[in-house]
Formats: sequence, C-alpha cells, structure tokens
Amino acid sequence: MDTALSISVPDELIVALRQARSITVLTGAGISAESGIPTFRDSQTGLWEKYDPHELATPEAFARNPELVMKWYRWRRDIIMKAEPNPAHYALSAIEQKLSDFHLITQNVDGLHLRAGSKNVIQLHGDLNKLRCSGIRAPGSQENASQCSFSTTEWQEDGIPLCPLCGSFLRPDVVWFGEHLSEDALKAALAVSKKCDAFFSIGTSGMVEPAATLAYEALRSGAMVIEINPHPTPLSVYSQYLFQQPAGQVLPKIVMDVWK
Ligand code: BV8
Repeated sequence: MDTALSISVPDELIVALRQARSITVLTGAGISAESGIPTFRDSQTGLWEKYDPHELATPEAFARNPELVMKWYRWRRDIIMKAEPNPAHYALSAIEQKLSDFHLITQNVDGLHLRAGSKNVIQLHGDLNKLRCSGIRAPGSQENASQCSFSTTEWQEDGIPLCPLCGSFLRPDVVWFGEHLSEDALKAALAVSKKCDAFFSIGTSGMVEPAATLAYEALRSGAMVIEINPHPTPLSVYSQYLFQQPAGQVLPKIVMDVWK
C-alpha cells in the first residue's frame, strides 16, 4: 500500500489550511533525510564517526585546523551533490506556487529546497554550495589580509582554496556555532513567523538557537503549529497537529488533501 495514503489529514486541519491567509514553514535536517543526507544528530559515518559536528562547525575549529574542517565539508558536499530533492521538498515548492503568502525558512545548508523549485527561501544557516573569504591568513598571503567580499561556488578538488583577492583561506558560506546569523535573514524569519496563521515545523529537533524560537514566536502570535517529525521534540506538546511520520510521506498527502 502507498504509505502516504495511510496518513490521514484531519478535516478541521484541511479547512484551516484552506482558510489560512499566511503560512510559514521552518525545515531542519530531517526534511533531507529521505534524500540520503545524514541529519546533524545521526551518528556521523566512517572517518567522521569520532567527530561531533558541533566541534567541527565552529570558527575555532577552522582557525585551528582548516584542512580538517574543509575535508569534513567536502565530504558533506559530495553527499549533497549526489542527493536529489525528495517528495517533501517538492511538496513545499508546490504549496508556494498555490499560495500568495507562503514563506519557507530553512536551517539546512544543502540547497535542496532551491533545487526542488522553491523560490522564496530564507536560508538561515547559509549555503554549503558556496565558499567565501574567511579573512584568515594563509601562509605567504598579504600581511594586511582581512576578510573581503569574495565568494564563489567553485570548490577545488582538495586542500584549502585561497581567496584570489587577498590570499586568505576560503571557507564554507555557512553560519557556524558561535557566529551571528545574518540580521536580515533572522529579521525576515521572525516577521513571517509572527504574522502567519499556520506554522509548520518540519524535520527539526528544535535544539539550535535562534532558529528554535521561531515556532514559539508563531505560537505567541496565535498561529496554529503543525509539527512533522517521526520523533517527539520539545515543540510537540505545543503543536496543535502532530504527524509522527516521515515528511516525504506526510507533505504530499497534505498537498493532495488540502490544495489539489
Ligand atoms: C548565535 C550550519 C548569536 C553549519 C548550523 C542562545 C543564544 C545565542 C547562542 C546560543 C543560545 N543557545 C545556544 C547557543 C549557541 C548555538 C546553539 O544553538 N547551540 C545548540 C547546539 C545548543 N547557536 C549558535 O551558535 C547560533 N548563533 O546564536 O549567534 C551569538 C553568537 C555568539 C555568542 C552569543 C550569541 C548559530 C547556530 C547555527 C549553527 N549552524 N548549520 C553546518 O551545517 O555545518 S546548525 C545545524 O544544526 C544545521 O543547520 C541543522 O539543520 C541544525 C539544526 O539541527 P536540525 O536541523 O534540527 O537537525 P537535527 O539533526 O537536530 O534533527 C533532525 C530532526 O529530523 C530530528 O528531530 C529527526 O527526528 C527528524 N527527522 C529525521 N528523519 C525525518 C525527520 N523529520 C521528518 N521527516 C523525516 N524523514
């Protein structure tokens, strides 16, 4: 049996979503799990088993051992390059085309929402497909090297790419732990979380700040919260609707029942 058909969308939710003026969605690593991309909290595999992502995704780790950090990101980027968007990504892209006031915020850096056709995506934590100047001097770079505005999507095969403008190391264009998010992105994410009638939290454990506060901002503003996650999270008790099945099965069913 098609597992998506075994998911039932309550009638009152169907009516509420059809009547919603504004819908906001926050996604986390779980929405890409069915594309074969390990989530942050999945145990890392192979070489990376002994590393905690929180240890590697920091400016200190990069300053201390840029080779290791770039190796890790190259490993993750290889997985992303081989991955394809899954039905959950496509379902969100379909909803965006049907609604005039729909906003997608993602914590993911894999770019799969864009590849699935979503246009208006707030990438809170950056984009792993891009590199930017780190401002960290490479041996022999100009003395007064400081972070410049260079960025590229060209990753060289190995080693640490250097900024062609100032000679500093290039780094992944993502937000590391301990780094501030882009003010504009966070402001936009907060605004659309506060103004929506319905807020979907999809595939996120809700452990990372400030992204985790967005659902509570929506709740405080009176929005209905719908969580899609096979496992319970701190948000589950506050969610009006819980779908504890994979997003790749739940979202296409919601699109079919609500917007077909
Ligand atoms: C910051 C990019 C200000 C890099 C990432 C309070 C105030 C200020 C800071 C903090 C604070 N509290 C804590 C902090 C520090 C820190 C933080 O939150 N730490 C955590 C660990 C406690 N926050 C920061 O540092 C942020 N910066 O606040 O700046 C500041 C600065 C300095 C000093 C003071 C203040 C920056 C955070 C951004 C970090 N960068 N990514 C990279 O990717 O390499 S975060 C990283 O974790 C990923 O983006 C990932 O998406 C994100 C969150 O994890 P999830 O997406 O939720 O993924 P996870 O694996 O946890 O869960 C997956 C879920 O999916 C599970 O629940 C699973 O059940 C579910 N699932 C599985 N399969 C499916 C599924 N769901 C649906 N369908 C399925 N098939």
